[in-house]
Amino acid sequence: MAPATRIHVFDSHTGGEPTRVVLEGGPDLGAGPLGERRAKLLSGHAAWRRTLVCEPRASEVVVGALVVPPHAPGCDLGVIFFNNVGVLGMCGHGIMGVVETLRHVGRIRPGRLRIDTPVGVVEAELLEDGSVVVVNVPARRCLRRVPLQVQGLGLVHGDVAWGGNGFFLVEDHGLELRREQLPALMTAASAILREVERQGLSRQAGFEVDHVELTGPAADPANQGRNFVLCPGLEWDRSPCGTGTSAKLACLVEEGKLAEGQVWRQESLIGSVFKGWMARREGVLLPHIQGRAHMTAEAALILDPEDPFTADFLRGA
Ligand code: PYC
Repeated sequence: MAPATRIHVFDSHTGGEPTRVVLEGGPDLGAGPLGERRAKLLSGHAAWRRTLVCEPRASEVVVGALVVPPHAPGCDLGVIFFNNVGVLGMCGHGIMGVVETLRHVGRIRPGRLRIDTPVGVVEAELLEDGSVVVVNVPARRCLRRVPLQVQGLGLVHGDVAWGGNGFFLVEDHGLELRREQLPALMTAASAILREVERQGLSRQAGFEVDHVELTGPAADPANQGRNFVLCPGLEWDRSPCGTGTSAKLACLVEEGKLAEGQVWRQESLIGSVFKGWMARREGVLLPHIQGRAHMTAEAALILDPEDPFTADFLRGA
């Protein structure tokens, strides 16, 4: 009998959104720029990705984080994020999960890390209270108030913005951002995503617009806004979404509704909060997102060669 393969994983959640970190033993992606290695992870390792983040060893909402040696100068590590259907550019809640994992295994103490990602270098600072401030790649709004006729919703308008992933942000969706409304929110956001694709907004933006962010008023008066984010694999983000909050900050700044350094507290559908603000680094305005991850498990995934549903993985599809 051939021996089973084992993959060691570290699980955490950030404001309810899970991250599964692989520190060692991922596929060999070579040593090039992270964008090239992400393309290899996308094209050559679909079964490995699904094995890590889908049933029966996880659930489709899990975001995977493969830690790799960095390519960009001056970085401490590199990370490539992936989900149930593909790969991500950046992931704010995921960076917090990676930092908490590194703290958990004793590799880091409070302080700053420079992290190479497929969309650029980000910084993460682990604070003494266990929270993490992510200094993201530059965020920007590309298209403003794009009208879309959406099945079941009618006419809505959305901004196309980049926050490390591409977002279509809609405020006039007419829905309440409450947990009890989840089925209606899923239906609406999925219909918007289909229309975004049909209208070719990714082509116009110059990046993949594959996340929909429904925005609205906060439930808690201590916060400034609430969101519901639908990810490309049709899973919703339990956290306020770090890259989505970055995209929102860029829109607010462009509208003149948020000043540099002013804090925006963003709630998720489950009420978890990220603190966000825009501040300059070497003259460049960058989104800063603060939140906290908590470890949930440390485990070895077992890939039995006689398991008919592990066979794909063992062939390295
Ligand atoms: O926190 O940036 C984020 C994120 C992206 C997808 C899920 N979470």
